[in-house]
Amino acid sequence: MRPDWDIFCAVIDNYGDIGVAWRLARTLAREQGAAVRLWVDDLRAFQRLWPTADPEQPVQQCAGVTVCAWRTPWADVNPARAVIEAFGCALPEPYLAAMAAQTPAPVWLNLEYLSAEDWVSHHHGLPSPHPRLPLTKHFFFPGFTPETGGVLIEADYAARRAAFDETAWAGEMGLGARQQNELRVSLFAYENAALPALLDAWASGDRPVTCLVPEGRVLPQLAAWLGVSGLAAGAGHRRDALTLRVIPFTDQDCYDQLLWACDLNFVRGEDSCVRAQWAARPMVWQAYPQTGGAHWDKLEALLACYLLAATPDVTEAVSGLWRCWNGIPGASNIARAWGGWLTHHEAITRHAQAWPRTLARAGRLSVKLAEFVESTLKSRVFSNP
Ligand code: TRH
Repeated sequence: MRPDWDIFCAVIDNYGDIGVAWRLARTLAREQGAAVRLWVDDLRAFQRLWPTADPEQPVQQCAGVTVCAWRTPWADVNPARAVIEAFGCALPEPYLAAMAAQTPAPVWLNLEYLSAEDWVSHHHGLPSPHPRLPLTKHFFFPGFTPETGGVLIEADYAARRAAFDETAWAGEMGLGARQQNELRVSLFAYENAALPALLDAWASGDRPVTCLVPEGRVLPQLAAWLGVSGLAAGAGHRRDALTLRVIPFTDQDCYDQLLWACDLNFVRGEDSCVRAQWAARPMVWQAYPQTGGAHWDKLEALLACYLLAATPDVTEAVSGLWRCWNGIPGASNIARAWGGWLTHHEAITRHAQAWPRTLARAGRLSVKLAEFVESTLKSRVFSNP
């Protein structure tokens, strides 16, 4: 049978590419009843997000999606009706030739990285004809306005959140009851020059801070700050007002629970940034570092978008902390930025609670993709009866 969707994902580093591709694949399969094949070149990275996956299996069923190992040389398959090349990962040549041999040809989309920059809405949907084959690729840009491809979110998200029992979750995590004034913080981050000073500020502050750190790239820096030789899931350390707990890297649904349970979430890259926004809790975003500081433009664009309706106090406190965390030249020192953030914590929380209503106006990426595919196929049938 010809699948509805083929999604191709090459894992560059980290979990963003596979995180987005996997979330999209299972949303299309579950909500639209679509037959989805997900081609992944690194099944070990996929296994971190879906622990029951077997990285040795060439083909396996996971949450209603057919997950296939993307291997070279390519074994011929019948292309799907819609083909997504995630983040310009370049489709195998024999697969492109098979696409070109179909009538009508599949709808071919390059799913781009998410950005709040203005140019995104002008580039969303633009066509790019293949230089040799009778195929046209369209650029599909996720984004924060209705003119873009929107953002990923599942139809049952609100119901899952409403059913979440924070007390039971805290018990399972071994956290127990909250102390008076305690701040719970999750920390998902790249290596960060500002981290030691932020940890110092938390440790020497008046409020107890419990920082939950999923296993990952930031652990060596944390271990150095603590003066211990290494850290792994299960480790717990206390320094004055700061309690640090290293927790396992979980699947995506469990990661949502962590975001819901914390008063402040440090997130990075793309997918965790969007999840923290839907979680409606205060957040600090670390943009994926790019050479020449190109990520600072992305940071400023998201700040402008996220804070458009915020009060001046909230704007100053949030942008001050985000800029320090991202090492923007000229940003103030992080201890001062943290103090400013804490002063306006309640107003920042109200802002974060209101934000998902604005975010929802951008539309749902999975729905917009499906609509684009259907309208493109329809127009091809009419022009080629
Ligand atoms: O891992 P990342 O840094 O990914 C990055 C970015 O996407 C970046 O834009 C891209 O260029 C680069 O990869 C190649 O951050 P991101 O995007 O938040 O992806 C992390 C995924 O991991 C996301 O789907 C959430 C998920 N996750 C879990 O499922 N469990 C966990 O415990 C944690 C901490 C994350």
